[in-house]
Amino acid sequence: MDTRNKRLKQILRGLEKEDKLLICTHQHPDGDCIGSQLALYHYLRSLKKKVAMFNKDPVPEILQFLPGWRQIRNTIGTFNPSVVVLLDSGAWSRLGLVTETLQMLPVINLDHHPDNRFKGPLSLVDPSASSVGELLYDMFAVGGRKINSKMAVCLYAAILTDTGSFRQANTSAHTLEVASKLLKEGNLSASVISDAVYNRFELRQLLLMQEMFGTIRLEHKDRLAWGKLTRRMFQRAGAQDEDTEGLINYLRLIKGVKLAAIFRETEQGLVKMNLRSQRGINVLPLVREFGGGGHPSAAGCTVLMTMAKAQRVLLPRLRELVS
Ligand SMILES: [Mn+2]
Repeated sequence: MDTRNKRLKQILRGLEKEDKLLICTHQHPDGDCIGSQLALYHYLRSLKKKVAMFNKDPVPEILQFLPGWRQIRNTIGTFNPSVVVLLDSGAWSRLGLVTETLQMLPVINLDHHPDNRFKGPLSLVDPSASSVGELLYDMFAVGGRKINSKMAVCLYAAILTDTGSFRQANTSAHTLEVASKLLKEGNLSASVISDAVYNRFELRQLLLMQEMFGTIRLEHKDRLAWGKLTRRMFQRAGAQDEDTEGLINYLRLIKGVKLAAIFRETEQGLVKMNLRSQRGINVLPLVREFGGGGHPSAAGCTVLMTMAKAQRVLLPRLRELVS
């Protein structure tokens, strides 16, 4: 058995021998966070373990159909875990809010972000996996554990969202195999899940798109596309920060675009730059320079600058990446 599968087995055993587990994911959790967290929760609950789930920020609306989502808390309260399971989170700081007592506990870590900092026998970081959902599926599979339909829908949603509906560069033949097995084993309908996740825009989100679309600029033979969102635009659309989810992907739909960026004023008055790039353009070094993180082709950073300053500082760097 290769080392990856060995490690997955080790992690599965590590999870199964604990009896009080806290599962955490990063702040502003995405579909991979929530789907993976819930799938593991359902599995461990089926073994009659005490399990709590913690995320600093709420479950995004588009995921509020996954079984068990209401059990996810934004406090740890009096729960006193024997181990912390970190999913999709490369460092304690990614959790957004964490106590020292928590950091003293043993950690089980599963991630696919190359910048994950956790090490040890109960840690697996596999950047070739599309998502933590895919890793969890493999973990259950190498251990010969059965996937029930609750686990299956959560894992499928994790993979679906983290691959942009199986369209992004992280979608491998194995990813599609796993998705296919999940549909079969969980007796799921792909279209019902896609409908639940995607076909549910609020008008305010479309109005916010309209605002952002009006700002799009193409540069460098259309290789760079960027747009912005100011607080004024949020106000006009009646939208919130979470309504920007997935918005950047529209810029990548433009023919020829290799790098897409959105500059967004946050509620706190900072500027967040989100980037999506085609394979071959690694945006991680740039965002890391400004305290951000993510994947080579999907990353972001938040800077303490005005919108004008952020554009002045960051746009030349984006132009460099596509020239
Ligand atoms: Mn992920």
